[in-house]
Amino acid sequence: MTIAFFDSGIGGITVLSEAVEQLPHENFLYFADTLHVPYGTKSKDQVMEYVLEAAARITREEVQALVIACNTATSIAATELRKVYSIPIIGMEPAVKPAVEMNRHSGKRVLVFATPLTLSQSKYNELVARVDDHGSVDSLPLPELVGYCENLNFDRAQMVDYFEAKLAPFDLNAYGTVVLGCTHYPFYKKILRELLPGHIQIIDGSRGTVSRLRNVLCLKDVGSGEGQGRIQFMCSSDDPAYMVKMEKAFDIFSRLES
Ligand code: DGN
Repeated sequence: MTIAFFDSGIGGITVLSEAVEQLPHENFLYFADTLHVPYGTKSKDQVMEYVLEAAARITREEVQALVIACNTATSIAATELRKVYSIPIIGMEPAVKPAVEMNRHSGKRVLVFATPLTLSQSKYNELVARVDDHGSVDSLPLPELVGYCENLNFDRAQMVDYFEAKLAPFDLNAYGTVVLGCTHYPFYKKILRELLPGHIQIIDGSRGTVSRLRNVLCLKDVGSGEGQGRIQFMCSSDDPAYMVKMEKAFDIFSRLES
């Protein structure tokens, strides 16, 4: 079986990495839409068109499921993709629900980081309205972070300055959980861990998405699967340098997580 993962760029590698950990024997195809990255600052109609184009290209390969490893693309196009394709389509969702649950009794607030497009969509606002019954969720768009990540910019000093400026308006003691609602952001989890007060938990949607994938494909046990554990990288611009970048990003993220 081959499971496809898709993002505008290297962000979805953070989800792929979780999938490889849970399903080391499956084969994976990772596709980055390098012709159109980033999605988070584009219009809804543009992103819909890009995602449909990318999915058409991906499904020319023999894939048995498609994970939209991008919160932005999921909020715009997951419903449409499910109408067009009969293979399972698994999307991302900012982990707002578990975050609200975690803080239910502490009185602490939840801060969601995501792209401007994700945060402006009705899908996100309906999610918050559904799970946050006491108005405890705030959000912070971090549009520049996708660009830093795409340039493999992990310069500590620069990132510390960036996050400090973004977080300056917030009283961090009031927060119990930060949700990383964009798949590029976990590349900066370590730096955020150093910057945020120790009581704040940082969560993302990768584990939940991979659990859903396993359920949908009836791969109940961690470690199950029948492939050879291959990962193939592809991108819409067919740029050999970007293929190398994706492999490098996968290594960087695996080291960060270990
Ligand atoms: N990684 C994408 C997400 O999870 O929303 C955002 C990437 C982008 O194109 N801005």
